[in-house]
Amino acid sequence: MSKRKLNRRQQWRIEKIQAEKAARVKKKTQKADSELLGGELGPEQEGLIIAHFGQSLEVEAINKAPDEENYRCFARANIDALVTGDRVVWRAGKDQTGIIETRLTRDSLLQRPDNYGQLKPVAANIDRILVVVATEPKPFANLIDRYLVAAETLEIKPAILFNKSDLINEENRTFIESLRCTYENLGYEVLLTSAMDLAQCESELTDWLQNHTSVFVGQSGVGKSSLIRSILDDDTIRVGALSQNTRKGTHTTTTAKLFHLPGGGRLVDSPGIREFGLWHINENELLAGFIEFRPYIGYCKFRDCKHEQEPGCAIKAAFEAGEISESRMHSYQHILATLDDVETH
Ligand SMILES: Nc1nc2c(ncn2[C@@H]2O[C@H](COP(=O)(O)OP(=O)(O)OP(=O)(O)O)[C@@H](O)[C@H]2O)c(=O)[nH]1
Ligand SMILES: [Mg+2]
Ligand SMILES: [Zn+2]
Repeated sequence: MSKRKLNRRQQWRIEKIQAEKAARVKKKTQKADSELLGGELGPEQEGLIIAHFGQSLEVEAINKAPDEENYRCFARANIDALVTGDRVVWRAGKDQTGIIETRLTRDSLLQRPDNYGQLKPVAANIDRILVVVATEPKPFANLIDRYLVAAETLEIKPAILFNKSDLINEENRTFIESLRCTYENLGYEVLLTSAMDLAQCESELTDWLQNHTSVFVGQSGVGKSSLIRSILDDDTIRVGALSQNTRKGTHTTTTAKLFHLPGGGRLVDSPGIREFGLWHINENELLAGFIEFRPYIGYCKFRDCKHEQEPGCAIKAAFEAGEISESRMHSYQHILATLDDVETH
């Protein structure tokens, strides 16, 4: 686990870089604005952010004609960070460009920390989180639990996809099965999938995705893009082989992108995470994010119980009685230890 406490100088540098970036964006927006105004801006209309590329955003018109292409838009400087899945009001300019005027209210926002521990939005208005793990790269219960805690904190329904099920063999079967049991026993939706042979899991998977906005998250290389590529039968979606040396993913997807399901519903592909990172939550949220802990919360002898060695700890008692699994207890303690590092931004 890397701990990234920024010293004051680093913090100052980051703030300076961000201020310069904001100034550049503002200048660029004003330029784009005046260029567009040189032509004529169309009427205000609603749109959906499909992807974010540097300073420009891909916007789909809400009532778009079947063959209408998306627009490359800049946001007005007074709008805070926009993200894939955001609903916006925008105006079209010339040559498939446009200006985003306002962001509409969000129902939800999934965020995660970047390499500096700063929170970055991943996707907005999602109502399902698909945590993708695979036989390789090797899954970490701890990472699955972080995503589950994030989903529980946002009150968004998660599912866990065990992808690359075609690669299950005598060596990895026991480990994968035990991981799968842990989450099934907790009542989570668990699906075995293979992007190479979707037919096996297709109906279950599409039932789950239909009419929802689902974000696919997980380590690089687990097959998030491959699954979406197979589901949509769209071979323009980029996928990347694992590194020969490390058998880890190579960070092929670099920006979150939204796709439409033909029968209704939306899928958001997201870039694989580089490391575990820190989720910006407090101790109480962490505790409640472990759903099987909930019945015991508030029953410890000491109000400020850390659930470590304290006498009369209800969580420890539940663990000793076998109501909480070792893997989950370990994850909880592990994540708790990293919360001390969290700085609020
Ligand atoms: N055998 C097998 N290989 C798969 C499966 N799904 C994906 N792969 C392979 O795994 C590699 C990584 O797939 P991607 O879809 O690029 O993974 P990703 O999760 O999108 O990775 P990032 O974009 O880097 O986060 C590719 O070589 C895929 O062909 C699967 O179900 N079975
Ligand atoms: Mg990808
Ligand atoms: Zn306790």
